[in-house]
Formats: sequence, C-alpha cells, structure tokens
Amino acid sequence: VSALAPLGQQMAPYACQRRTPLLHSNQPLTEALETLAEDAGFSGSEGRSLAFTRAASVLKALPGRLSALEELGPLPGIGEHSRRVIQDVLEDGVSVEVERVKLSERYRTMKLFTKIFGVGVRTASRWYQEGLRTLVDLQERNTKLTRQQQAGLRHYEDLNTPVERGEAESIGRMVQEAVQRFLPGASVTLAGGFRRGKPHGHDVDLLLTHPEAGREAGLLSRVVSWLDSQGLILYQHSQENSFALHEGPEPPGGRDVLDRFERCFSIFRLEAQGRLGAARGWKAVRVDLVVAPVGQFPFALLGWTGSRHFERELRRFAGHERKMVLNSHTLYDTRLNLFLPAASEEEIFQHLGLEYVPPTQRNA
Ligand code: DGT
Ligand code: MG
Repeated sequence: VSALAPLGQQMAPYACQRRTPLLHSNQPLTEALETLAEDAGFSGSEGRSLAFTRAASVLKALPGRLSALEELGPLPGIGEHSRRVIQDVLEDGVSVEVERVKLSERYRTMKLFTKIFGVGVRTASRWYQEGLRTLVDLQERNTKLTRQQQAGLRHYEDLNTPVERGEAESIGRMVQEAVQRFLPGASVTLAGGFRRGKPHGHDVDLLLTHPEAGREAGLLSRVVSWLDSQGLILYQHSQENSFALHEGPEPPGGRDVLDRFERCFSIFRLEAQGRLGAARGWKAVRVDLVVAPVGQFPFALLGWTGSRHFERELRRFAGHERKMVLNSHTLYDTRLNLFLPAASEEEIFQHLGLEYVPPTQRNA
C-alpha cells in the first residue's frame, strides 16, 4: 500500500470542505468519469451523472497520482461503477465503456447540439430522436430555432473556440468603460472559471455592482444599449431582477435553481487581439453580465465563481449539515429564522462553519 492511502482516508466528504486545484495528477481518470457523467446527463439520468461527477471531483483533490485502486481505501463518494472505470483506466490505459460512449452516435450528436448556445439536453435529445445528426441537418430540415439558437448556430465555431484570459480581460475593460460612463464608482468583476485561475473558458462571466445600494438600478440596460450602439454586441437578451426578500428563502434541493439577478446573456464582437486564427478581424464571444446589489454581492460572487460542482456541494452542505439555505443572493438560517448578512466570501464560509477555500482551490 502506497503513501496515498492515509491521505485518501483524510478526504472530507463535501467538495466545499476540500481544496481542489486546477491542475491535478489524475487527468485520465477524471476525464473518463466526466465523460460518463456527461453521457448520463444526456440521457436524463441526473443521479447517475452526479455520482460520476462526485467521483471525478474526489480524484481531483487527491494529493498525488493514483496507481492502484487499493490506494483509495474506503473513500467517500466513489461508487462501485466509478471504481470499475478507474480500475480499467489504471490497468489498460482506457475504459472500454468510456471509449464506446465517445464513439456512440448518440453521445456525439448530443455533444454537437448542446454546444449550440441556447440548446439544452432536452432540445438536443428531441432533435436526435427526430433523426437529426448534423448542423446542416438543422438548416436543411428547417428546424424551428429560437433567436438565441439562431445566433448560437451563426457563431458556432467562434463560440466553441476557447476564450483566452486576455480576451476575457479585454471584454472586462470594455464593460468597465461603459459602466463608468453611466455610473462612476460601479465595479466590474471577472468571475467564473477565470477567477478560479483557468487560462481559458467557454464564456466571460462579469458581475456588476455599486458600493451604494440601489444605485445599480437601470445600469445594465444603459450599458448594453451603449455597447450595442458601438457595434460591440452581436446578440443579447436581458432578464429583469425578480428577487424579492419578502418571499423568503427558496426551498433547498429543488432544481439547480438559477438566480434572479438582472442579467444579460450576450454575444460580444471582440476585435482580434493580434493573434493567429482571427483572419476575419474579430471573434464572437459569449458574455454574461449580472447585476448584484452590494448587499448580495458576496453571495453573487461566491455563486458565480463556481465550479458548478463546488457550488452544488456548498448548497448541499449548507442544507444538510447546517439547516441553512444558500443561494447567490443570501444565506438563510432555518433554525434561527434569519438571514445571515456577509460583507465578503470569507464571512459566508464563517457562517457555514467552513474553512475558507480561495477561488483557485474551488476547481471541484
Ligand atoms: P467555463 O466558462 O466553461 O470556463 O467554466 P465556468 O466555471 O466559468 O462555468 P460557467 O461560465 O458555466 O458558470 C460559472 C459559474 O457560475 C458556475 O459555477 C455556475 C454559475 N452559474 C452559471 N450560470 C448561472 C446562473 O444562471 N445562476 C447562478 N446562480 N449561477 C450560475
Ligand atoms: Mg464561465
């Protein structure tokens, strides 16, 4: 038995109790498990998908490379099926099951379709059942598309080319400049994977706020209109704030509840950054703009930094271990019947009785 065994045994059960760096030593294993998680999600098996995601997440937090299944010991969150996959990859370099999934027509088609902005598992699955297999099929068979999906299809290639950190920072500056025009003192924060240290991502997540509560009202539509008038926006749709404190906390455990901030889903036209591959001179980039009142900002920042699995685990921990309801707006203590305010992410971790996990260690 190797040196990993005792370390594996110390692994805390919730991902939000662990430090998960961006780079780890078990990439082939986590890739295999995440492919199965994705495939399970494609067939609507959320439970199975979560089980594979959990197993992958545990491996990401291991301090070294796993060389034998026994080193894992009785680790929490790695089920029998995942163990089998891990064993296959360790012994043979690949898992036959995973390779079969990757080659399957269904998986490949679902992947192709869900990579269209605005297309989720349900729509992709319906198209697959109707016999559609390619992007050309969608066009030739006059498939009914939303305005969002049309934009997604039009910019398919760009939107599936990773966004570089430098590009994300440029967009952050463009938005900051627009924000300053209308509301000096307001801030723009880069969240999402970039805040966790990822060198590239699939979109740019930006949070807007102002140190004086209420001043942020009306800001987003002005900013978006102005950027649009400058020819910087290829697509956008906005959603109003629908959060109301007096409604009380949302029930925990429901769907992966989206938050209710005022928000703009958009596609920016980014001038080429003098790099290769931009022969056209510009590139389409997905950008999410989210406005948070300052009192909710730490919750929004925590909620929008991810990873998705880290967030899900934080909420699960809050509910199961603390009887609290956490979302991107507030933290509610159901035993004390009160909201717990926070001026920083650190304070939210304190309320939850969790050791602070910095963004770069939230890559669960
Ligand atoms: P990426 O963009 O693929 O490199 O990876 P991320 O981690 O930036 O993922 P992304 O952009 O899908 O989401 C960033 C974080 O924000 C993630 O933890 C989940 C969260 N998030 C995304 N959409 C929503 C939403 O509608 N509501 C809430 N509350 N959170 C969201
Ligand atoms: Mg992102």
